[in-house]
Parts: sequence; structure tokens; C-alpha cells
Amino acid sequence: MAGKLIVFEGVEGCGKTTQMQMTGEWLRSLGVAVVTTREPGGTELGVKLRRLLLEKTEGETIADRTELLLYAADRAQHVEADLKPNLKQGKIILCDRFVDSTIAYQGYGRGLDMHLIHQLNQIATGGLESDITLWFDLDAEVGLKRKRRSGEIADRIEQEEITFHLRVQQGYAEIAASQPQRVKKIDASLAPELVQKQIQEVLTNNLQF
Ligand code: T5A
Repeated sequence: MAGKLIVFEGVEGCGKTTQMQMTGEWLRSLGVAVVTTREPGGTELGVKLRRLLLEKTEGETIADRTELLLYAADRAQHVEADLKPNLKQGKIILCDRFVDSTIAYQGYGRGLDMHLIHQLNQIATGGLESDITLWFDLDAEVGLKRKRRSGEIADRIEQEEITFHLRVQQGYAEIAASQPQRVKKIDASLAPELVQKQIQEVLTNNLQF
């Protein structure tokens, strides 16, 4: 059986991590070979890049284009060292964030040139696309409140002003509207069990396991 790349996307605190875990358990119970990974940080190099990207440090700020290139570097390594080999082995990959995060955060959020972002995404992925992307539709303010309640220290991007997060949210809505075949909307405002039910329906209807 050919491997499949299933991507989980959305604003901060939309519940991706929780749902990836539940989805992995569900698929394994069906006898499916599943691996989970994330961006940034899905490879050894990526773990180091993730720290550089998300740690809030004093002093020099990361310029927007530098940030874009670091996410692209993380992705290029992830595709070559992790995603392609696992797909070749027929695995079902659950991936926390992929190219649409760059469009939403660096494109809509930071306002960087979309043409440049699409070119960089193409270079980083070598043309690899998700089989399906689950977009966790949630109000950005609700997601940030959830994160605050969890007690985790806010990372560099979470600390951006609310207008940034609202632009990211709008970005996801536009991405989903423009690619309805690949990007499926999940109502992430519901209780975890109800969110999981939607995911199982979408995956059952769109992929063959
Ligand atoms: N980024 C990434 C870019 O800018 N460009 C890029 O190209 C890429 C790849 C990555 C950061 O990097 C940026 C985006 C991000 O800022 P991340 O680890 O993906 O960081 O960060 P988050 O999106 O914030 O992921 P989190 O793991 O922090 O949040 P999740 O996974 O969305 O949410 P989760 O499951 O951890 O849940 C958050 C809290 O909500 C509760 C949970 O218990 C938890 O406390 N919760 C719910 N509460 C109520 N109802 C539900 N249904 C709930 N589900 C979970």
C-alpha cells in the first residue's frame, strides 16, 4: 500500500497535538502503520532549528526573511530524511504542520511576498504535497487562551500581538477555500471527542486504509 501524508494545521492551541495522538491511536487500532512527526523539529537538525526559531531570547531579533528561510531549511531536511523514506515504506504519516503553516504565518502573518513563499515551499518539498490536510478551524483568541490555561511558557511566535494571529487565522480560511479537495475543515471549537469524530469521518471518506 502506498504511504499517505496527513497534515494537521491551524492557529496556536487549536488542538493539533491532542488530535494527532487520538488519530494515531485510532489508526493503530485498525492495524495501520502510523508514524507521527512535526515541523519545525521532525529531524535531528530540525530540533536545533526549532529551538532557534521558537526560543524567546534577549538581544538580536530574527528578521522575517531569516525566519522564512529557517522554516524552509527545516522542511527540506524533513522531506528528505523523514517524510520521503516513510512514504516509500508505505507508512501513514501524521504531520503537525507543513507548507500551509508558512503561507499562513510568514505570508499572511508577516506579510512576506507570497510568490517567494510558494517558490521556497517548492524548493523545500521538491513538489511533495499532503494527501490530505486537516485544518483546525478555531478563533485565534480561543486558541491562545487554551495555551495560557495549559501553563506552558509562550514561545516567540505565540507572543506576537493578537492582530498577527488574526491574520494567520484569516490565512488558513483563505487557503482552505482555495483548495477544498486537499484541505478539509474541522470544527476545533468542540470537545476533543467530537473533534476526533470529524477527523475519523474525513479520513474514512477521503483515504483508503
Ligand atoms: N510556524 C511553523 C511558522 O511560523 N511557519 C512554519 O512554516 C511552521 C512549520 C510551531 C510554531 O511555528 C510556527 C507556528 C507555531 O507558532 P507548534 O508546536 O506547532 O509550534 O505550536 P502550536 O500550534 O502552538 O502547537 P501546540 O502544540 O502548542 O498547540 P496545539 O497542538 O494546537 O494544541 P494542543 O493539542 O497542544 O492543545 C492546546 C491546549 O488546549 C487543550 C489542550 O489540553 C492543551 O491544554 N485542548 C482543548 N481544550 C478544549 N477543547 C478542545 N477540543 C481541546 N483540544 C486541546
